[in-house]
Amino acid sequence: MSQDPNAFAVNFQNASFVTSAVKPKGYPPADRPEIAVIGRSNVGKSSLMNSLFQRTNLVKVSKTPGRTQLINFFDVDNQLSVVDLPGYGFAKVPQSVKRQWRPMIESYLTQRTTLVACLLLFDIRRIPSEDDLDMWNWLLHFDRLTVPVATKSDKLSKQKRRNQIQRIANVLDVPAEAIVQSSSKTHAGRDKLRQFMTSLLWSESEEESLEPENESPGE
Ligand SMILES: Nc1nc2c(ncn2[C@@H]2O[C@H](COP(=O)(O)OP(=O)(O)OP(=O)(O)O)[C@@H](O)[C@H]2O)c(=O)[nH]1
Ligand SMILES: [Mg+2]
Repeated sequence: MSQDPNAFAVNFQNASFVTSAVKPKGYPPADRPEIAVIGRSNVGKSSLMNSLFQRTNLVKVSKTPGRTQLINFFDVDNQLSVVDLPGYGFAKVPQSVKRQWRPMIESYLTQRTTLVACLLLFDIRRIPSEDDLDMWNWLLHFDRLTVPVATKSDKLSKQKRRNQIQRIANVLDVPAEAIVQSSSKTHAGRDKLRQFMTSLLWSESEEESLEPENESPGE
């Protein structure tokens, strides 16, 4: 089916904070495709979003891991929703926060009907942790379309980057090319991720245009 790709142009700079939530009743209306940014604490989720939106501090970045403790929803150009999820795997987060974390993330990832894709972030300098692998397998198990992203690529030389990407790919059991290298400092990977996110609008629209035929096959 041929579609005009320009019909799906998204201005990523036109991004704004919508709301924070813990439980489904606090989520904003499920009226547009949503992409969740997931990963361990300090991996660079909030920074990646600022890079995508070309904003310095729309999404709060912190040197203290575990700073993002709610599900934060952002609107992009009235077309997409991007969600900053609290990071996992940081030992110093208070017990009360940890207890709240699991049900908060699980209900979001299992119940959010408009969630069309996840970006799962890995620090390019580390081998994925057990928590990372649990999350990866869990997303696959629930059939969530997930793109692995290796963050902080500016911290390594080109050769080391290549080696690390291969090691991460081996652990995830995906081809190295499936991993997007990104840096919120150099903005590496930004165009690729924007293209991917925009393409989701395209497939959504194809689904919508197919719906009437599917619903009434006899006509
Ligand atoms: N050099 C470099 N530093 C980065 C990059 N991305 C993030 N950082 C730094 O890593 C730290 C954590 O970044 P955040 O974006 O707050 O990480 P987060 O995943 O949102 O962390 P939580 O909200 O605690 O889960 C900050 O000091 C950032 O400046 C990157 O691409 N390159
Ligand atoms: Mg954050």
